[in-house]
Amino acid sequence: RHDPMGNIDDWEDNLLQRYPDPAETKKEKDEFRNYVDSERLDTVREFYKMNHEYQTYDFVCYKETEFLKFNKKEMSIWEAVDFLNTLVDDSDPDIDLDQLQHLLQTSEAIRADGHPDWLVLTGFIHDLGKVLCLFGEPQWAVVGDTFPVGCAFSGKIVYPEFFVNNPDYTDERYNTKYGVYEPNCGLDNVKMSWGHDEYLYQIMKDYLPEPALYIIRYHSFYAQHRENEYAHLMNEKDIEMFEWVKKFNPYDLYSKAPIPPKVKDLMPYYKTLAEKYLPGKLNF
Ligand code: INS
Repeated sequence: RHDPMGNIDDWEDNLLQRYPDPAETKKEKDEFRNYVDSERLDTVREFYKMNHEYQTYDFVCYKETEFLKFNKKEMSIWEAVDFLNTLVDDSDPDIDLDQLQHLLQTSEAIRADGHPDWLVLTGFIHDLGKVLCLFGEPQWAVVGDTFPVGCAFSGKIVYPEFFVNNPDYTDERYNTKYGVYEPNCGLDNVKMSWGHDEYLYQIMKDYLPEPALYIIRYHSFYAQHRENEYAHLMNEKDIEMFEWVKKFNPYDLYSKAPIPPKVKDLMPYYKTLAEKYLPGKLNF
């Protein structure tokens, strides 16, 4: 099958070359997502302790009813981006730059590789759902890696030991391999831990092509796109679409380098791009 996005290993190498750090801080691929001894470890661990304890099946249902009415605020994506810039993500061991710079680095890396404009836009907006924090949500209900709720938690999710404090861990309805789901029922029928991915997906549903929607909805689902721990819940379409999620990941991850993009020069391009796909204000 024709692969529109080229070889994944080449991408990763290109990205690391494109954002070279000053020699003494050069970051190798395996230094990203360091949950063992990064400088931000205490914050990150504390984040996941709460996230894994409180993200239950019932909690996700509750947040869906609260936020999927989209009656909180009307905003252009620029207002959302502005807010995002006040946020420091507690779950992320790799942050060197602010959120706008991270979005631009992701999208600029995609643009530099000549990919279609909707994919560039996807890179630019993929974390905008973090505006949930603007509505007073705690970080454990907004950021971090996501995972299915309503069935057993995989041991390959970061800090799996914290799940013992989650009430679903000992609840027989939710703690078996399939839990409340049928084999290969499709991820659309699976509830993910609540946060910025699902929220932004629901906002963008009518505006962007399907691969973009998969990327937005599952970019934090490392237990699947990296570890392949939940294939038993996926259908054929999910498996096909996850190729896009996987290919997006290096742009998201390895562009988190400390060299800031020239925000001012880039804005006109992004304004035009956003106008093409995302008209006026959006309902958050
Ligand atoms: C990060 C961050 C990202 C999310 C990642 C997570 O800490 O919150 O937005 O996509 O999965 O590891």
